[in-house]
Amino acid sequence: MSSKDFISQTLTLAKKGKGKVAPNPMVGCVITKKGKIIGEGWHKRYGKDHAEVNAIKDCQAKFGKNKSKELLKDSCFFVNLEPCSIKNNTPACTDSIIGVQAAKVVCSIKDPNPRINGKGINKLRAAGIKVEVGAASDEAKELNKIFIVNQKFKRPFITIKYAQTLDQMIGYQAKRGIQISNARSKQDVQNIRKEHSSILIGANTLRLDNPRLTSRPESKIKIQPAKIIVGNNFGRLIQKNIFKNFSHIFFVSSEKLIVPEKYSSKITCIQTNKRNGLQKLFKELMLRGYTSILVEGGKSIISSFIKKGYFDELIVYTAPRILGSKGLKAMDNKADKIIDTVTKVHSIENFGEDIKVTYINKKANGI
Ligand code: AOF
Ligand code: ZN
Repeated sequence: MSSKDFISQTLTLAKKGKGKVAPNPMVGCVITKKGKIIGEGWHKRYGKDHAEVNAIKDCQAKFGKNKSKELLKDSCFFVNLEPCSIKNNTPACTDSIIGVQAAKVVCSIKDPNPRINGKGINKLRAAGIKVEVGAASDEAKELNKIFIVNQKFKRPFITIKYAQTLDQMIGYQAKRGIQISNARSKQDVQNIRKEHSSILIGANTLRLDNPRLTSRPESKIKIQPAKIIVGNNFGRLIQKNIFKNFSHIFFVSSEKLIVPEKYSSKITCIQTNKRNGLQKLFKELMLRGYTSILVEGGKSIISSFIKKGYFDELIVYTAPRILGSKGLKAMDNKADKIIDTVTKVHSIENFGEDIKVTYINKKANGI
């Protein structure tokens, strides 16, 4: 096995922590000696041992106390993230690596956590350990894209998603509820919902469409994503389907809302003026461990997120239909122009006759 294989094995191990480690990153570690693996580990659960420590423990369990000590001396650690240099819930990994007298560390990317961000690498180098950074960095960034945005921008990772016709319409101006994308695209949307810890819509959609806003199949989803409704004029709340199955609901509004009493512990009302609404929401979500938002709003919500630079990915499903002059565009002209200059295409997929394009925002903003 080569260095490339070892670093790709760290990514495979890291993925075992998916869904269990947030808001921490997914991290895997492989320790080698003379080209052979002597220990493997990954971060298994939030608050528990880090990948490097688990890999050292794995080596000790496999080879016993004395032999592992000998093997770990002058070994090489492969990790998909810079080893941490801080004591938080767990001790600093740099101390553990220095402690076993490793010779070299190969890591994919710097830790974006401002408390670490290069300090781990410096600490290792100062202790005489050789450090290489950058192996499989694209894959490592993609794997921990939510963690990176959380740390860098102090806000949740934001994906905007909508379905449009060939003439860029998301529906009719006067009529609600028309179906644009096909069943396969809709199934894909369910997969995207599962990847996000919250879903956001506008008050108009709540009032007029009364959606459930759940991840499906509901019987198989243990924790539903939080539901976020932004705007004014929500209609009669008590009759809304969003209360039928939910873990938490956030209302962001300048109105004072009266929420059904029996749900009050699972509902957060963020009263805002127009300027600070989203920032207050982002802070509240991060505090409660909701690290990502899927924006499923209509024209005004989509446009405002784009104009503020509050999105990291944009997913557009295009179906081969034309709605013409009675149609409603996905965004206003200003947002349309911004999209063209700030995004780059990440991937293109086909779902029957529909096309899904995923864009990345090169100029995303923090709060
Ligand atoms: C590593 N290896 O496996 C992980 C790292 O609260 P703690 O002690 O778990 O520390 C969390 C921070 O440590 C987190 O924000 C990130 O910067 C880093 N995560 N680092 O060396 C790991 N999970
Ligand atoms: Zn660590």
